[in-house]
Amino acid sequence: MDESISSRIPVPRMVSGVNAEVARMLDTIAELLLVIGDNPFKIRAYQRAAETVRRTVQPVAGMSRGELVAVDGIGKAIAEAILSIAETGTCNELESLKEKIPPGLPELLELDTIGPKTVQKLWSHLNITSLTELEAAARGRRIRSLRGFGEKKEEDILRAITVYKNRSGRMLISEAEEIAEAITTHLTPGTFVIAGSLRRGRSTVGDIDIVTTEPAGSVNPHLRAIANEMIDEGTKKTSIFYRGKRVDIRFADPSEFGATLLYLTGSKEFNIRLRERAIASGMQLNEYGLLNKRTKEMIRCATEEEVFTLLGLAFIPPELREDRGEVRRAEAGTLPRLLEPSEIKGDLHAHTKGSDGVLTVAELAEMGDRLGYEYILCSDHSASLGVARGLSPEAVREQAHLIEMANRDHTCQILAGIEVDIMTDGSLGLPDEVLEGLDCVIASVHSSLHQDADTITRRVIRAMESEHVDIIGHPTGRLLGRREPSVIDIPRIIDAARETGTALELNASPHRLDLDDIYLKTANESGVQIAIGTDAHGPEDFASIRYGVITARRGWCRAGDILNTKTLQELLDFFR
Ligand code: DGT
Ligand code: CA
Ligand code: CA
Ligand code: ZN
Repeated sequence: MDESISSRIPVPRMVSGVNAEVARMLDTIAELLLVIGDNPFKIRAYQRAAETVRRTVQPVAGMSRGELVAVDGIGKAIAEAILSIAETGTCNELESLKEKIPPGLPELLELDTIGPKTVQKLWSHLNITSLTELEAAARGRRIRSLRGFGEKKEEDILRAITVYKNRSGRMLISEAEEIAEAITTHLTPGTFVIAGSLRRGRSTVGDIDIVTTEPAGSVNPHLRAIANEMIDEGTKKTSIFYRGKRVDIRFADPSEFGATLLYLTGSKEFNIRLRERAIASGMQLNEYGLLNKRTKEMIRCATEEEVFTLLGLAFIPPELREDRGEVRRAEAGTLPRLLEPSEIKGDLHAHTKGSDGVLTVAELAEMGDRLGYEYILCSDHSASLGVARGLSPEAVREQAHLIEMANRDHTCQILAGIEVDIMTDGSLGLPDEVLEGLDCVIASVHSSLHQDADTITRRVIRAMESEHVDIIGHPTGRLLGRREPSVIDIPRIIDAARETGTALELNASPHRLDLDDIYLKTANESGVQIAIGTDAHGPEDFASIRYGVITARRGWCRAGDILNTKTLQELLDFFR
């Protein structure tokens, strides 16, 4: 998990991707012109120019006035606008539109199912100028009165608002990565590190924090160009809303980069503990470095390592910075050696066409070869479940045959498994004779998640007591942002797992990340083995293994705590 900045000296920006930025701005201008009901020809000209810029290979920001006008689809006025955008990050047309349009109105364009024409009508006929007003109007059934709108449109609007608001809550780690990626394409490679909860690998992320050594003056125009809204623009720090999410960008001098990164990575509780530790050794820690309180000497720190060394601590990986005893352990030099991505030898939860996945068994093996895996556990649903298509006892036998054939042609071996339902009474969804013949059985709760704590806990413990069950899948059943975890008593489950030799799953889907870091720490301290599975239903899901690794690291897991670090033979021995 290495992400230290490779170069501390800002190099000239590469202008790739900037055409997309300019195009987006021209599109915005076209949309806002539509909102005020401007001349259709002018609107069309901006739309065409946006299309042209998007398809142009050469960066338009580097072109002269003459070169721009020579491009088919770019007229004189728009050439001026592009020159201005390239230079200042905005243009007269956009600025004057911003003056004419209420500040809360452009946000409505972010809603699904709402285009500029709708926004224009809502504004002119109902005097709606913000999201709050739109919601009130829809709830007050005032929108259906508009010509051409009706009840259905009103419902669509309410639904779109709900979706948009959920989007504005905490992000999934996968969403946060996407946004961070989109923002950092506008920064020079090697000059920035993502900080905050995303760097610590939290399962959900409130806002995105980035530290860069690039000067504010060269970054801010780019941010202005892509932001939905500038919250705050400065030379030390700029904050924007981007696709409805907040992004904080901190500018740091290279000589102080390490101290600033440390501060902005947090957590807040960890920072407080570290400051205490500094004070105890006669120093004061801040965002720039360490101040020796006696000599009044300020030691700027370019790297995080320098700060830790000066404080007499071993380097603490970001995932551990939660004030859960890591500072004490760093002082004693007894931090755990955390699981590394390269130590993962396979994926322990995948679905195929046999249930609700899209790959065939052979394609699963193909995937495993491509990923350099030793094994993938094929774990389709059992048929007992009414919800998803699942395997009947006969289908399990047929699949065993497919697996045998795939294994002959591939290096990666497919383990014959199943994700069997734990029924409401703790019995299993398939008969023992079927489970007996499999390499590995995952047992999961997929129904009646609302049982009381004692009932659901005993239900899962009963499943663990079956000699065929090897792994308990997604133990709490949570769906991040959508479904609360069940009230299952995880400490009791951990005890039972130890007693029965059952592994607990760390489901690596960014929607689940279940068990979470807190429980993982307790589990591995009790000597319970953890199985990381992506629960892949399609080819793109296998990449989620990295969320599993980072969550395991947050749970203080070492390679030895994780089943996926075992060789194929060791794994089969464990399941037996
Ligand atoms: P989030 O965004 O809610 O997922 O969580 P964080 O940890 O990214 O929190 P955020 O974005 O509010 O702040 C980023 C980092 O800045 C945080 O991890 C530590 C530091 N920080 C923020 N506020 C404070 C504070 O009041 N005191 C200290 N010591 N550090 C703070
Ligand atoms: Ca944050
Ligand atoms: Ca922040
Ligand atoms: Zn499942």
